[in-house]
Amino acid sequence: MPSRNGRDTTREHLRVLADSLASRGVDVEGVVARLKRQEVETPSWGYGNSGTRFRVFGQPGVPRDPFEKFEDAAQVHRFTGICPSVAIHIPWDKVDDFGALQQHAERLRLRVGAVNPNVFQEEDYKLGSICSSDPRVRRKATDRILECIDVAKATGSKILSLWFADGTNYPGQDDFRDRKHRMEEALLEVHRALPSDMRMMLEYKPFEPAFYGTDLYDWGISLITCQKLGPQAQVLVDLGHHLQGTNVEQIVAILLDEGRLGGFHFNNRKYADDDLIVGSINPYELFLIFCELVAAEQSEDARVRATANAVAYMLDQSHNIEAKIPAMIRSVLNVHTALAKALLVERGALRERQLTGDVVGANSKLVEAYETDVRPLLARVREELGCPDPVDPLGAFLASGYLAKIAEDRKEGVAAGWS
Ligand code: PSV
Ligand code: MN
Repeated sequence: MPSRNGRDTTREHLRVLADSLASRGVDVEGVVARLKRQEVETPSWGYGNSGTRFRVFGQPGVPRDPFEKFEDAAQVHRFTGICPSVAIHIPWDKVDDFGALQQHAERLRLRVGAVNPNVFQEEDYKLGSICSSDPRVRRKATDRILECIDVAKATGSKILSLWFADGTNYPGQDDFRDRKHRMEEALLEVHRALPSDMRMMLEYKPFEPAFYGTDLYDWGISLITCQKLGPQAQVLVDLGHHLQGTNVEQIVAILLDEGRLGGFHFNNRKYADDDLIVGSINPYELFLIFCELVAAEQSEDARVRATANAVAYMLDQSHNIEAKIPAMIRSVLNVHTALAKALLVERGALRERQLTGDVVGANSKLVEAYETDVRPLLARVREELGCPDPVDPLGAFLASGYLAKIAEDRKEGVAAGWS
């Protein structure tokens, strides 16, 4: 528990902040309610060992199976209050009885989130999966994806999340248009197999592991593919999957406007797909992305509002040298902070300044919100969500003894992960 004084000081700060926000016309209770509604899904693979292509550095206490991954995820939910679901990856998280995994999740007050098929880690996929020139390989990859729809049905998941390592490494290696047609054919079969209450999300990435031409290389090709597939297909934006300088918030705005923004894989990058803690390198970009989302939630266009309200917020980070659960907690706190700041933008004043060509004035409205210290607001939110220490969730987790306990309890056996 935080000291009484710590909480009292935060309450005092909150009173001052609430007064100042109210004087700016901000609906403080509405902001708190929105922050309480936010959910951030954590990825099962973020709890296992991972690394670069040079080395996987193992950590003590790493889960040995999907059940233990959910136990770690439950800690993140307990201390942050907003992470009730966990994405799974098949076959990494394959279990004999998915019903048992779902029940385990429920006992931990969690649920199974997006199901991610792995069609990139077998010898057969050397030249691609659903874009391979070999029909046998395409069939195998498509069947793996269809199997994931069954996993989703068995676990109550409503999202199939797709990322393909398909592409070519050299000019002339394969035909671009043939590969595009193979992708469309396979994904149409997948789309047809979706239950009506399930969505499929299509991720893009310009580089790695195909260094010449990736089949789904940017948001444009993901978008036109989704438009061809049907209404249950949407684009997934992974923040690590852009070239230097890309204006990600603009992509977000356009996909929202087209009704095709399905969700996010949050992480942060400096150079490539670095999988760093979200908000650790460029928190301002994260804030600007949330500004677009909040604007869409408040849009006059009902379709844009519906799209924004259904966005799936997921983390996709593999922690290589940082402690996994603390890194996840820090990431979630950073997401919540970015949203809180975005909710404080004075939209009316911003609009007015945009329409009168007041460039600096409009920009100032964003800067003022970004510079607001939202910690007291988030502490109130976490208090209302019942978190053990609303003021310092990460400190409280570190003091809880959980890391020492799993290091001891999980000494035997093989840690989950890449090696
Ligand atoms: C590989 O780049 C990747 O990080 C993609 O972003 C996927 O979403 C993730 O792995 C899980 O397959
Ligand atoms: Mn991703």
